[in-house]
Amino acid sequence: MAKNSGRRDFFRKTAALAGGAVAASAGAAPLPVPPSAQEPGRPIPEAMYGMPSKYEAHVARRRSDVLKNRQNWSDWSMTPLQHQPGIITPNGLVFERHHAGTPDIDPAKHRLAIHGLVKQPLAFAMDDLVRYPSVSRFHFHECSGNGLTDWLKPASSTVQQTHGLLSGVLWTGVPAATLLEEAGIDPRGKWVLFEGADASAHARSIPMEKVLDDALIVYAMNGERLRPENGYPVRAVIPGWEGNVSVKWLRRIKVSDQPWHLRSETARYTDPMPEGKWRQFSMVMECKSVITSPSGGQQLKGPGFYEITGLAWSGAGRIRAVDVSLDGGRNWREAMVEEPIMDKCLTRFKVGWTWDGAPAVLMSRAVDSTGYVQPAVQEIQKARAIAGFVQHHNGIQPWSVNAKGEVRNAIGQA
Ligand SMILES: Nc1nc2c(c(=O)[nH]1)N[C@H]1C(S)=C(S)[C@@H](COP(=O)(O)O)O[C@H]1N2
Ligand SMILES: [Mo]
Repeated sequence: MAKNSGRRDFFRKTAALAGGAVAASAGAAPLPVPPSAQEPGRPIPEAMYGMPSKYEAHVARRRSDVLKNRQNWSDWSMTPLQHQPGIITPNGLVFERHHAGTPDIDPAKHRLAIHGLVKQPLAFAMDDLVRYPSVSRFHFHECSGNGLTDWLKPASSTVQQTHGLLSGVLWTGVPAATLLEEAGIDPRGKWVLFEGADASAHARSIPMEKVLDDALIVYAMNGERLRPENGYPVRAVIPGWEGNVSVKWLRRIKVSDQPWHLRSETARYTDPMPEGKWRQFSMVMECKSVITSPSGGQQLKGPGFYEITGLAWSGAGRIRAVDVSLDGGRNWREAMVEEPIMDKCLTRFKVGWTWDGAPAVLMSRAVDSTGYVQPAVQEIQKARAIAGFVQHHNGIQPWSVNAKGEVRNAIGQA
């Protein structure tokens, strides 16, 4: 008896050290033998691709609640960030964005051409590509449309809807520089075109400097070949830049002395400026962060200990620090930033919080290795016109917690 109550005291003290009472029922031991321990489980089939537990079926990509698109070809689905621990997004949950649906491409028939200002035009089959020396790199992957429905007032209720055009992936492929050097770059070559093999004929112009620095020609993600929706059998990955430039279903790389001014560089993916002008080629995704838990739509069980956790990332480098506010930005404290902290990669931050039951407004603000500080929407507004569905939203995201423990999107209200 004395021993047992001693154990309970120990657990109570440990919980207190963590910052308050956590929910765990005392005195439950010994547990009854559960049905799962009374008969053998499922045997291993000859071959099978494993799936998540049936109890996790709510963890799924979802289309936008706000932008409803009946034909569903140019569309997007979002990553359930509120359910993602760590910094890697499982392949079945990596967000999707495509302009003309997912094509069905036979890797045995697919070819990738390199031409334009090169000494020797080349065409690669998939078998050729995988023979080149490969690299694997962790990077965040974000659509510049992430957050465009939620600038000035809440339109979306969950972090999946506000920030889910974001994933963390270990990409494997060949540096674009290796293939371009194989073709031989003409010294006049300053811009590189990447074009997809889908019905949207999606293409983008990337400066040669960036292509030679870290662009990848990717055939695998998170330890397996690309999923069809993410560019199978081969795509470009332009680390730290808006997702749109990472052309999927890649069929053509062309070198030129100037950019092409394509549809996605003029009619779309540009930023309106206050004087009525539009900014082109703003492709770096600037430093950003978001609290993924507690986040919109979640319900706190009552006063006590909670771990506030979220993700931070920057297209300009590494995450240096993340500050968290519990009172709508009046006071800030530094969060713990969890290893590994990698270049142009999702970084996990955490801070312990004992909720006293009073209303609170939770916010995070990231700083990157260049010293750039994630701005509030009001600060972005000073430099750019943000009326309507505007791209490149890296503003601070507030979540309000009311006395009932309900967590809500508080953008524009804090
Ligand atoms: N060929 C092709 N590449 C494409 C697109 C497309 O529609 N077709 N969409 C772009 C956009 S807008 C984004 S955000 C990313 C999304 O990549 P994902 O679907 O793998 O997340 O792919 C980009 N590459
Ligand atoms: Mo995008």
